[in-house]
Amino acid sequence: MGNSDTSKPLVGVVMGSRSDWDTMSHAVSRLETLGVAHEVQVVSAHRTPDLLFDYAASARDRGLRAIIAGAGGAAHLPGMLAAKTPLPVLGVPVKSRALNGLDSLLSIVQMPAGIPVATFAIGDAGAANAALFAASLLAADHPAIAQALDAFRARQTEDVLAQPDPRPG
Ligand code: RP5
Repeated sequence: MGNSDTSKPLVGVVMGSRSDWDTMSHAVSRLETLGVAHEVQVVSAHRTPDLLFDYAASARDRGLRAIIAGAGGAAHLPGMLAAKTPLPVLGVPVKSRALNGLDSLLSIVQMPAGIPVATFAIGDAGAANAALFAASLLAADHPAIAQALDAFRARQTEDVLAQPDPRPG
């Protein structure tokens, strides 16, 4: 399991395939920027179903507080994780080649009542926002994360205000 931080991971970032990494790296880089301890792993609902069950069933006891799950196509991963863990599951629809991620979005967002999955935008923006949302969930109990999140938002605002004229040159 790939830990990118020496402290105990609070957020698990999982994805259905190595091919999802380009998208999910946007979640991981935001977590890194905000100093959120996390782990990263490929867990496939279709190819490694037993691993999926073990990962979800042990997640809370291992100290995770949220799981960001990215998948494309018939994207069962976030919903199946949510079925096996009480932790918040943040679903990221990966942009599929055949249907541009609309299939992924609908697969993740249309959970029947009873097992929620928070669903984000298709692709890179969704992955980035899932990480920011996970940081928001953790902020109340982790002052350093709250501070990093505030600083990130302030920087983002300053960036816009510093250059309000959109014309090049
Ligand atoms: C899903 O199938 C994965 O999340 C990925 O987005 C998609 C395609 O996977 P590969 O065939 O590229 O491994 O399970």
